[in-house]
Amino acid sequence: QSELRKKLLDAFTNNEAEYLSGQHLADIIGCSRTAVWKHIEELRKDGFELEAVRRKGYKIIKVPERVTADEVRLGLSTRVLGRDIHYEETVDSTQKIAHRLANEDAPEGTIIIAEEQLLGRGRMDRRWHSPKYTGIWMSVILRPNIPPPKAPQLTLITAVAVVQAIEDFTGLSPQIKWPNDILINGKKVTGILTELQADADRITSIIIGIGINVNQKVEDYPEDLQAIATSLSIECDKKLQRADLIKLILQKLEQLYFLYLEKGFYPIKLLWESYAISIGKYITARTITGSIHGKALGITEDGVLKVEDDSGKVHHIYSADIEL
Ligand code: BT5
Repeated sequence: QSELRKKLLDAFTNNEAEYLSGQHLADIIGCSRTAVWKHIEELRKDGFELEAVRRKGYKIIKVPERVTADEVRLGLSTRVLGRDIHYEETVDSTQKIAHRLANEDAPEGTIIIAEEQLLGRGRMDRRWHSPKYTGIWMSVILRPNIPPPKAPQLTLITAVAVVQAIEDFTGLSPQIKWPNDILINGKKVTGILTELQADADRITSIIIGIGINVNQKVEDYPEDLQAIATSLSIECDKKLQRADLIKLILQKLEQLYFLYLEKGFYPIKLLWESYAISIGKYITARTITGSIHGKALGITEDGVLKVEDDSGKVHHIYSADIEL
């Protein structure tokens, strides 16, 4: 496979301006024309853009855009976040790698970025669709000195950071749906997954997974996601540079994280509420123990959602899926 790929790319490299016919490629590589066609399709899937002209053949017009660690490092003005960058082409899940690195004493601020996740995960073992070269699939290792019950605050801090970064980067106005969704025009553009490593009463690391749909087109989503998911590119109608957005997110996240360590959650809470979609609205919160319907009042100092049901009783929701 990779040997054939290499031959195919070599053939194009040696024939820069010209079109290469399927038959010619088949001869060079030593396979059938059908096999050539299959490999051309594989190249397309991997982000190459090829022009196909009848009777002439194929020409590569664009090679895939990758986000290299150097690109992220260049001009990154953070002190801690992104100090160590691990960049991978294909992984199961960046969370899995982050957990391993955190166990191996990776410093705070270590980040893991992948071009593609085969088993990207959401909460409660749900899947996160993470196709190649289109999104930002990233995990960040933090080591705050806070008790474990406060860990969900990090999800909210991250949501604010990502919203601010997207706003600055695209001019779009995303909104946050408690606890971990970022929506644009009602569709999900970002999911956040916060996981913990802790001793009995002390957090050893918090691993924040951030998945941002950047350059997907509608048809890149499986059918079940087309109705509920969107990408920045779909919303602002242009292709975006992922490395620049990663930098911006790391900068915003670091600012808010330092603010949080210094001043506590309150300033974050105010910012979070200013971006929240559900506050003041009637919602249904589906928890593992049942559903609660009522008015979302806001969040507590700890980031817990308060919902007032019709009898006037206020429920504290620690973990749920929210329907608007
Ligand atoms: C989340 O879970 O939203 C957290 C997603 C975190 C993904 C990042 S990527 C980097 C890091 N490494 C990982 O393996 N994960 C993290 P949850 O709230 O459970 O939402 C999951 C649901 O969102 C799925 O059940 C789908 O309905 C939907 N979904 C899946 N992929 C999507 C996508 N690309 N865009 C929008 N919605 C998606």
